[in-house]
Amino acid sequence: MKMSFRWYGQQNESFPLQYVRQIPGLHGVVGALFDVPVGEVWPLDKIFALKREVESAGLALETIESVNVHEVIKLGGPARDRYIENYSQTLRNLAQIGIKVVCYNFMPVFDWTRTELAKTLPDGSQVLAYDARVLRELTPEKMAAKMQQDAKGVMLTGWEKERLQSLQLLFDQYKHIDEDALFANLGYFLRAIIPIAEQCGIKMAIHPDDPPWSVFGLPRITTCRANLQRIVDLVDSPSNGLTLCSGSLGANPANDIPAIIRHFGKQGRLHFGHVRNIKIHEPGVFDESSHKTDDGSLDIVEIMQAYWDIGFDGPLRPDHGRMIWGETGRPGYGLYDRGLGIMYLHGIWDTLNKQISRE
Ligand SMILES: [Mn+2]
Repeated sequence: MKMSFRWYGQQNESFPLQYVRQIPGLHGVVGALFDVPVGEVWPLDKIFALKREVESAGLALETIESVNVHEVIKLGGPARDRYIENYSQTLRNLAQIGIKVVCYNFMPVFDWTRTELAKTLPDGSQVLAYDARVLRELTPEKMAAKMQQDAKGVMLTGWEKERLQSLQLLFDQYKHIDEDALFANLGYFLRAIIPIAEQCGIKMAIHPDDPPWSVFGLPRITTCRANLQRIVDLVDSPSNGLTLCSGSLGANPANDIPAIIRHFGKQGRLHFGHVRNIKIHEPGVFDESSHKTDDGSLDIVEIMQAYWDIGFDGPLRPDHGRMIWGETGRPGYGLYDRGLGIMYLHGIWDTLNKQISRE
C-alpha cells in the first residue's frame, strides 16, 4: 500500500508541499492540473512541471485525480470522438511522466454532492454533510449557487462555474439518458481508451458516484457491487479498474465495503483506495466524520484488513477530513485531520503487518 495525499497545487492550497512531506510514511501526492478546461489535452510541459515540483519535495507523483470526462462523452453526443482523442492524448502524456493510475468519474452534470460544506459537530470541528430532505427543497440551480456561496471563494473541483453555466440545457439533454444509455456511453468511452491505457501502462480507476444514488433525477451507475462488476466487465482488461471510495459507496448501508474490496481485489481490478468514515443518521442523511471507526458508521479497521488481505500495493489515501484546530481552506481537504487520518490508517496497517510476522 502506498500512502498518498491529495494536493491541489501551490496556487490552490493554503499549505505548502513541505508540510505534506512531514506526514509520516507518505509515499506520494495525488495531483492534477486544474487550469486545463475539461475536454482539452493536458500539456506535457505543465505535467512535467507538476512532477518536478512534487519530486523536489521528496514525494512521488504516480496517481492523477481526476482527468475529468467531458459531458459530451457521457451524453454520447456526436462530438465525443474528438474528446476521446483528447483524453487518449492526455493519457499518453501522463504516461510519459510515469503516471500509473488515473482516477475519473462518470457522474452526469454534478460531481460529488453535499448539502452543507461546514456542519459543526459537538466537538467544534466542521464537516461536509448530506441531507436528502434539504436536497428535496432545492432546484439544481439553487444547489449549484449554494455550493459556490458556501465554498467562500475556494475552487471546488467538479463544481467549476463554467461547467454549471448551462445547467438547464444539460438537464434537458439528460432527459433521454437512462442508466442503460449511460452504461452504453461509458462502454463506448472505455472501449476507446482502455487499449491506449494498456499500451501506456496506466490503470484507469473509476470513482464511485457520491452519494451512490440518483440526484435530481439524473442517472447514476457507479453505485453498487453489481454495477461495478458490470463496469469492469465492459472491457476485460486490468487497465479497466476501480477507485474504491469507502465514504461514497458506504453512504448506502447495503454496500458491504470490505466484501467489495475483497471481491474486486481478487479480480485484480482495484487500483486506488479512498478511505474515510461517515456517520449515517438515517437513510439519505449523513455527516463525514473522523477516520476513527467509533466516530462513524463504517468499520475502518475491517476495511484496512480487507486491503491487507488482498495484498493491496496501489495508492491509498485518506479521503476527506474534518476542519479542526482553527484551520481554514478547502472543505474536506484540510491538512490536519487528513494527517491524523493517515496516522490512524498507518497504525492499523502496521499492526496487521506485525501480527503476521509474529505468527
Ligand atoms: Mn473519494
